[in-house]
Amino acid sequence: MSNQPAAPLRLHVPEPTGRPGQPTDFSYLRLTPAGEMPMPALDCPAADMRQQAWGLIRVTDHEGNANGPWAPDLSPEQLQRGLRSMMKTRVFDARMQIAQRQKKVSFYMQCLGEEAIACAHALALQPGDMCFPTYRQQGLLISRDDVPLATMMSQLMSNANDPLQGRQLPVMYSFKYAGFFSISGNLATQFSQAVGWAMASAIKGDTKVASGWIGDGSTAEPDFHAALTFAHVYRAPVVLNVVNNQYAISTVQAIAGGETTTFAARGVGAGIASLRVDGNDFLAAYAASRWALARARANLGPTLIEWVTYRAGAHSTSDDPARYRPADDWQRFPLGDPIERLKRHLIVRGIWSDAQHEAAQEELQQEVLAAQKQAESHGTLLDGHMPPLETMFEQVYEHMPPHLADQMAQVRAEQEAQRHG
Ligand SMILES: Cc1ncc(C[n+]2csc(CCOP(=O)(O)OP(=O)(O)O)c2C)c(N)n1
Ligand SMILES: [Mg+2]
Repeated sequence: MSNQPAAPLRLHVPEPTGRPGQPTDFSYLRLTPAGEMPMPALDCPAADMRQQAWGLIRVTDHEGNANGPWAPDLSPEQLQRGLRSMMKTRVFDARMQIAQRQKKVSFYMQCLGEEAIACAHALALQPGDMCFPTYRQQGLLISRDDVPLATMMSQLMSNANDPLQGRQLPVMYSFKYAGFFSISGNLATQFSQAVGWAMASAIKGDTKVASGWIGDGSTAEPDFHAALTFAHVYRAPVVLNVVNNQYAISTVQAIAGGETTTFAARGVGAGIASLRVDGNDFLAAYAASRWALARARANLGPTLIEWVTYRAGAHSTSDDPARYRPADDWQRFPLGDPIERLKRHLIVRGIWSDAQHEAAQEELQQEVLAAQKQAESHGTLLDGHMPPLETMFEQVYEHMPPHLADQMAQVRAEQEAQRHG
């Protein structure tokens, strides 16, 4: 042992590989060519899934061809429907972003660039399954036929047609009948709730499975790790989706722990089957969702899926990404735009054309606009429209407790005094 003084210790603080004006070096993404990743058997032990957790499951290549064992067997109708769902989600987001700038909505969050994940997952779910989503899975709702766009918009406007009567922040939808659990603003709780719901389904001897959602940044929360332990120990019938869109507001995914390992690898470490998937590849997203949901349904336990994607827009309408990342980042992101990629695939297969795409775009714009008119007929934030005061107190408990009744009476009296004074 030398008596030389040791070099001072220091911590490592991950740095972004791009800055405004300095292009991002995306070589940190661990990419695998389309078609190369094997598909494990449905009952594959988690310990044998290192390859799937460290590499990347991809199907669609740059030319638009589908490759390898994960290429799903979807009909032309299903593929066209998937493309339309993604396009509709993007049109919806763009309109609601404008509505926020017009002060009709107080707040909005887009999923620009991430549409394939929720839209493909929606196609793989079965009636009765329950999703525990975050604010960036509107594609799960927009893909369905039974959730009117005007109702979603009414929630954003907190107007008289809002099923939640203004009790939730805009974007925090809740559609029990559509398998869409009320969105919780407390991130990562989605995972513990999804695992709990899945365990309850198994305890009841039911056949329905759960699907929980969080972002890369949220995996740093304790709930993520607690949920993984419960899911593993009890083999809960759940799919645990981690959407790695490279950012948590202005913080790069490296800060949440993605610099020298993957988020999917966390699953393998916890004994959970894990897949790392190209989230901008609709075909891969559908195939991986189907695999994981089938595994849960066959009582083979949970799957963690890391979806590698890019948050192309701002975090929310309160954010300005030009302050912390290069303006052309999305254009340079190696996994491209999910809509363009599926469009190319359909054109290569001869089941879509540029003309059909343009016509669909126009049709969807009209559909979204008509829904917005309908929603606005019930009032917007701009009208000063608000649900009646009583809705703040009602339907919180089955029977209103005395302290809430007192508060309601007090607020009413204050309003009355203001009116007369
Ligand atoms: C428990 C908790 N901590 C902090 C926040 C504030 N917050 C809202 S969104 C966000 C970033 C989340 O990033 P990520 O999980 O990567 O999801 P993304 O927004 O990228 O989809 C934070 C920190 C919160 N809502 N809940
Ligand atoms: Mg994120």
